[in-house]
Amino acid sequence: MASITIAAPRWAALARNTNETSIQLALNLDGGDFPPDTDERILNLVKESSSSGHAAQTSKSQTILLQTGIGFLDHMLHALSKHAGWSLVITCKGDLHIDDHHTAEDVCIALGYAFNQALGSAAGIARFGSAYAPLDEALSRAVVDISNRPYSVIELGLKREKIGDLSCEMIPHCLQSFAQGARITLHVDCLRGFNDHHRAESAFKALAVAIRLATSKVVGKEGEIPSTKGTLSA
Ligand SMILES: [Mn+2]
Repeated sequence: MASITIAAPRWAALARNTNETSIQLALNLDGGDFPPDTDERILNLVKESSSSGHAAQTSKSQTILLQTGIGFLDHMLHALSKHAGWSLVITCKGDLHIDDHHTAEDVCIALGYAFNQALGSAAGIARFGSAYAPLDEALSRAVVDISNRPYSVIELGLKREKIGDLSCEMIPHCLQSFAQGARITLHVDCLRGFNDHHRAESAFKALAVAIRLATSKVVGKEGEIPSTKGTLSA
């Protein structure tokens, strides 16, 4: 008799509340639906938002809605989730009257936590992923190791003070915060480009494709931990 294995969903929902930010988040690494414990308020928000809304998109395979209060951060997380193949909803009410720092950092830490939770064990996945992504004249490279060794080197060479309402100094900080939360090793370099919007967006797109590859399941390696040590949790 043929056996059918139904893969466990790779998803997570969480809330993260501090005196600086209040975040609700749901993630599915394979697109599709959100977990049953997703907060009803964000599910209702997804229902209400039209597919043409700001940093919101619903397709056959993915549901994406970003409302962090920082438009350019929403734009970057939209690119990341779209090209990684995720369904992702994030809402954040942060202390933007101070500046963008806590909101941008905490959203990316929370996304990293959710990614780590959703992935669970690294059994059966590729573990390494790397990708280049261009955006017109800009070109970025991202290299990911789902290592349980949080470390990042981010060189984006941004020159402007801010893009929209996001400080350029926060863009590498966001990627670093994501790597810390996700417990992955991450190297992202923008290799060329004149326009800082292009440079940043190409970096997030390269990260998206690298993550999609690193988290992809390898046929024939189901249940195997991709490490010579035999473990990625110690
Ligand atoms: Mn910080």
